[in-house]
Amino acid sequence: MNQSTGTIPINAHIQKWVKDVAAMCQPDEVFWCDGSEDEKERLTKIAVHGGDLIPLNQKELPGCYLHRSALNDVARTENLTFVCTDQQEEAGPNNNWMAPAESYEKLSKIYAGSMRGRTLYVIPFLMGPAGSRFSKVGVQVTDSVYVVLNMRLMTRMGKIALDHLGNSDDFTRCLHSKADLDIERRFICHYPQDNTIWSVGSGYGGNALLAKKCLALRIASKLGQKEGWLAEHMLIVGVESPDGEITYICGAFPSACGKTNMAMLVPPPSMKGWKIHTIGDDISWLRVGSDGRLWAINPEAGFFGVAPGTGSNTNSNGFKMVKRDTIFTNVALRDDGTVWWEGHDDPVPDNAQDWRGKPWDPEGGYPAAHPNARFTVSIKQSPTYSPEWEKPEGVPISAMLFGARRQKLVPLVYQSFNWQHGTFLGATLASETTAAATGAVGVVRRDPMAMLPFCGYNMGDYWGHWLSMGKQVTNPPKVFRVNWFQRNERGRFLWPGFGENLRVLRWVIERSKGGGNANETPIGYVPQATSLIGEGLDVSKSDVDQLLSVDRQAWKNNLKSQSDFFDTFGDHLPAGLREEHRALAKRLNG
Ligand code: OXD
Ligand code: MN
Repeated sequence: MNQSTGTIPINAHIQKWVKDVAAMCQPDEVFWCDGSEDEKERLTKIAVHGGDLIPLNQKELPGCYLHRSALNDVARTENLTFVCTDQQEEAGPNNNWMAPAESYEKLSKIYAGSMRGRTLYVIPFLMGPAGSRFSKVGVQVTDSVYVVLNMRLMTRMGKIALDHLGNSDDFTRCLHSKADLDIERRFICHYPQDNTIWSVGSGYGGNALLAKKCLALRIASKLGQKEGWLAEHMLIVGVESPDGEITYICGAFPSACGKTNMAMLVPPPSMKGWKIHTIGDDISWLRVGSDGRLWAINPEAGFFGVAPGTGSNTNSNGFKMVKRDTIFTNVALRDDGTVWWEGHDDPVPDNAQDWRGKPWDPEGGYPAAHPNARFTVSIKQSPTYSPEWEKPEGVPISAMLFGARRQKLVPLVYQSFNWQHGTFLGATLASETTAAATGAVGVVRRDPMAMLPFCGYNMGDYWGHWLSMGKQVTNPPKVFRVNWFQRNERGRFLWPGFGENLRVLRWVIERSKGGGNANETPIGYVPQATSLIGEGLDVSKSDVDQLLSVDRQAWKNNLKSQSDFFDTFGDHLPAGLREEHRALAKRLNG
């Protein structure tokens, strides 16, 4: 029998499941987490002692630690991520698929005895506010103390989750083992029909913090289809105008495209009286309210943000937020025990260790921090934290943004004609890839709703679900497409981005209230330049014109790639999207 530490929950379903998992993985000890402060201290000591965390300069960065991952384990591995349903068609062309029996058998062999000499931690966690109809419970088992400490920041962990669950069996079973971190034996498998996730061979956030992408998006998207709600890769932000009115906006952007920055945007000095309220930076769960509007919660409790590029001039709130009680992963370490990354306020350090722990050569032509280096921090540390995050009913959403990274073609912002057209804008989203996933960076790929790596079922059916949600929401949010990343011929960004994006949000808010100037174009409503230009904006009129221009021929050339992509979904493509594609072609050719 394994030795046990901590308080064993009375929920018999959890006890039984943990017993079965322990019999397979063979840990030396089972540690039941309660989420308390004492426990945090104890686990931190264990992590430091075992080399999982390096204490940082506690005077400069109190409560902060550095984690260095294995060299081959620095990003999500989409090619090793599977949705395991009875029929491949249920998973769709957007997912890798394995038959459940085959994958359970394959992974069982890797898990067998994988925790010998290790502790198995049991982490009950709650996604969403306690007592909310939105919220879901998960229980993660892991052999990584780094994962436990991250889950503690990213979720409401311990007693609160057990209290919410009571004696119910309705929780996601999340099994994780680092095993031997061998990429050949790495799998992240989802079993929506069993409400189960099995992940093995990786300690990286998106692969190992199973509450995040695995539960809150892949499993939750399927639950949402069944139960009539949406799980989306969207930030949630409240924008307060000078008259004190707060408008809530959701925004879907692919990984590492600035969601964290936007969620805590700093208004430019020229926009006095505007304020930002942060509800979430990565995931939204949305349900229809009794008022016919869509209401959203952020199921998470922390940020797992990209460190490089975070500095006072890009995200001063984010930069301030990570000065205490933060876990850094794969950033550089300076010899005074503080951290550094590309885009940090401080100058390039002479003496630093790079993310691998090797002396860094600033002239060596390689970065000190890994491009996907991260910080993990509680949402409450954001200077713009909004207590509305705790509201069981969520916040009402007036506008939704679909954004991506495109050097050309896509204007700074445009508005859809209606919900169905908005769904089409989301479904045709394409973006240049980033370092958040392994594979080539900077290649344009279709990433519908920024959910390509995260939709836990056939994306054609998911679009159908979006359209059916549109029928239930009598007062739907207005839907917009945005692109902060257009460049000119010489490769210079045309739009300053960051705080200046608030000018775009101001127009979005005006439009969502039925006002604001716009020109109707074949792709949607585009703002007039006067809506953006004004005091303090350092962008020439000709650049603004280019940012807002619609290149009809280029859009015509794009039609075929859209329909080729749609064709890959066969009969699962909802008629409404085919209709929108035809209507776009007609408007472009008209
Ligand atoms: C993330 C991601 O970590 O999208 O949020 O990769
Ligand atoms: Mn994300």
